[in-house]
Amino acid sequence: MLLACAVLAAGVASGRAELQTQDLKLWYDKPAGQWVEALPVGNGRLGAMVFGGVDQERLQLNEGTLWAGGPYDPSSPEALKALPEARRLIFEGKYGEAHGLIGGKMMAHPLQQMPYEPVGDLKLTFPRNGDVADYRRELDLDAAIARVTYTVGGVRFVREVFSSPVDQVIVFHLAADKPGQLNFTAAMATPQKATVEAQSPDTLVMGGVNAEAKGIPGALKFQARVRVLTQGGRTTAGKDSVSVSGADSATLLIAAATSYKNYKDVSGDPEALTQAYLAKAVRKPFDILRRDQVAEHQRLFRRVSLDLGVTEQAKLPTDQRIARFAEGHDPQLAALYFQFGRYLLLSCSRAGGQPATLQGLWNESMTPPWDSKYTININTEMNYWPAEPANLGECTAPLIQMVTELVEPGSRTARVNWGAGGWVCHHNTDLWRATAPIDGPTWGFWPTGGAWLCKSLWDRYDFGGDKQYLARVYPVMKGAAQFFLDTLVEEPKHKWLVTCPSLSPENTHPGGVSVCAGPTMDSQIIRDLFSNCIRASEILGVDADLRAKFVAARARLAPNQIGKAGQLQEWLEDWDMQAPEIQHRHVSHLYGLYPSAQITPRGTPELAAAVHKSLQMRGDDATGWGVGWRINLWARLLDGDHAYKLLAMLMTPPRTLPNMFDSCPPFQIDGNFGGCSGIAEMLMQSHASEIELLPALPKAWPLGRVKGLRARGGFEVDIAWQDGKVTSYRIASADRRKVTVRLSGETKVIKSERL
Ligand code: FUC
Repeated sequence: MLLACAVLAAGVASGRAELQTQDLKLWYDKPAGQWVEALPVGNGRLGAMVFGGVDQERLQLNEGTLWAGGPYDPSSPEALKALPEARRLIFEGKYGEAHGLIGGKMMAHPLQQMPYEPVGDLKLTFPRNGDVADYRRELDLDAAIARVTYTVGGVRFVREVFSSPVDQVIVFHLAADKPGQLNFTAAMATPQKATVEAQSPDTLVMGGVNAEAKGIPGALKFQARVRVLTQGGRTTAGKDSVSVSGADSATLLIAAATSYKNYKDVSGDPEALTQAYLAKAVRKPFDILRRDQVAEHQRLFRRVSLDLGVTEQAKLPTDQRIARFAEGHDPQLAALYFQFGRYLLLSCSRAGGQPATLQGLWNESMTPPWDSKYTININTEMNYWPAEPANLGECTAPLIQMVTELVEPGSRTARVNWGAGGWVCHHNTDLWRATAPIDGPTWGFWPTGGAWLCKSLWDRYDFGGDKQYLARVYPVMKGAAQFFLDTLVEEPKHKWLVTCPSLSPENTHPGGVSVCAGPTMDSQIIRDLFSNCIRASEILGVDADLRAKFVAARARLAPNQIGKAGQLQEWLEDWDMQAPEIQHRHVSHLYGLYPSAQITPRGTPELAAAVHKSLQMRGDDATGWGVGWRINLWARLLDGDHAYKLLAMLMTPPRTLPNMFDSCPPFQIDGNFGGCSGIAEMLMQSHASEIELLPALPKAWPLGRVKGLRARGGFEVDIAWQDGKVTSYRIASADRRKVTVRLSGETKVIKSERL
């Protein structure tokens, strides 16, 4: 470590951004044996997992709109009749009976939502003419290219794969360093109902329909179309394959599309779409396709650099570094993990596509864990935590689009299930924007999911300050808030306004079930929603009367309460010590500290101390995302070493897989994003009307440099440090605004530099 620091110190002085750029690679010395070793590429819509086999290459393909089912209405008309009785039972403490009634009468039909599904595989089979030498497989985060290189029989082979956001195709280039040495057969396979045919000697087409699920018939058509372009050699068609022999190099262009136009309209023409994408892409030579893709990726990716030092372990393949991360001494891997999170967000969430699912864009199964959909009681929100601080705010576009689309079905659910105005979404949604409560009362009867998503809408404004954007999303936020004006009820003891029925996500209380009235998290989320609507209506100069209602209702919400053990109460009652799963993975009631800023160590020290106690009671051990959330919480409590301890848990098996994907278990991408935002929170925080530099720097990172983090108010922040102390910093904004900076316990007001 000392040596590494010396190297870094020299580097910081001479500005080594370039060296770090070259270092931003995941690499391996053998092909992927299993899916969680393969490397992801994606353009927000088209994704591939690249396996890198020498004898057979497998590209497992996804398209963001290929889900099961079709447009459907999961409302339950009998739910509303049961609502008064469910509320009465809960307020009388008859939780088991309430649970039974809700389960019997108030859940969605069907009880589950639709899964996200794969397109299938493109497989290339190569003849083998000798032993393999110098094999290397890598994911170049800076170029967004997966690369495989090896030598067989004295010939050096290079494959490159990327998914272009510019040309909307996956580009797969193969080259050999001697002429006429490239031979392979390309074929496709899929678990979907589909057929594959070679339409001509250079074109493979796979077309089919999506699956039925939970009684909802498949309504989508899809097509994947591959064009094989060669330099030299011959291309011939088999029945369902294309073979290339004696080529110098080859470029495969892969297009895929479905008939999905939006959540109500499936009348698209995937054949016309794939033909159009290919017709455009074939006009560009490979190096131009590559240049355009790299330029578009780097425009966003290169905004942020993080240098925590060069470490000895960089010589090891990435899976070996992951296996050893908890031993310490590899801060560079933490920087790589941070940038991998940014890479993943850029690759799975771009304007025009769907939001990041539980697996981002990458899923090989027809029945993935939790359907690889949008679980909005933590997971989807966590996916977007790094978007603003890690300077990729544009990546929130698909999420904002989805939340906007939830208004219509969510208004129906509000009306039919709750007899209320506004809109509601419970703990999950899917491609079809289903909003009713699913799975069962233990998980699904939670009306605050849509309200939490509205925080992401507000954050986009909070970081960027774009009033036109705010005017566009304010009606969405207002509708979510209206639902609570209509459904909050007075609890009998203190006359506070609370949600009922609801639950503290997935946690059972001492009544033996989870359904209850007024869980702390709900009050916190609704407090944020009302506050953000109040501020938005003031900024936009609209809705004075409605604003007064939000102000009045906010004042009557149940407050954060400190329980007998000194903890922040998870529920209205002081139940925490008796709860059957005191170390539950969810830390829902701590939402007030992070991602919200209702609780801060300096602003509300007693409540922050109660959060600290609750975190200790919960313990560190949790699922991947559970650990990811805890990192952000400890960073907000300004305890960098504890945050780092959790980061080490997150970045080590079993929570990190060989390809650096997070594991819940199994693979679930939220932990990657929670870890990424956690690192940003350790280095810079901006939620308390000031920019705090290195608020939670761990001892493990004595020396480093970060550039381009984004702070609320449209600021960009660069920091360099040594021996744990800031040596220089730069804060910039478009209009050189004044800003309060906190550094080593002191604050000062400075004029920011020009962006
Ligand atoms: C919530 C979590 C689970 C899992 C699922 C997708 O239900 O409690 O751990 O992450 O979402």
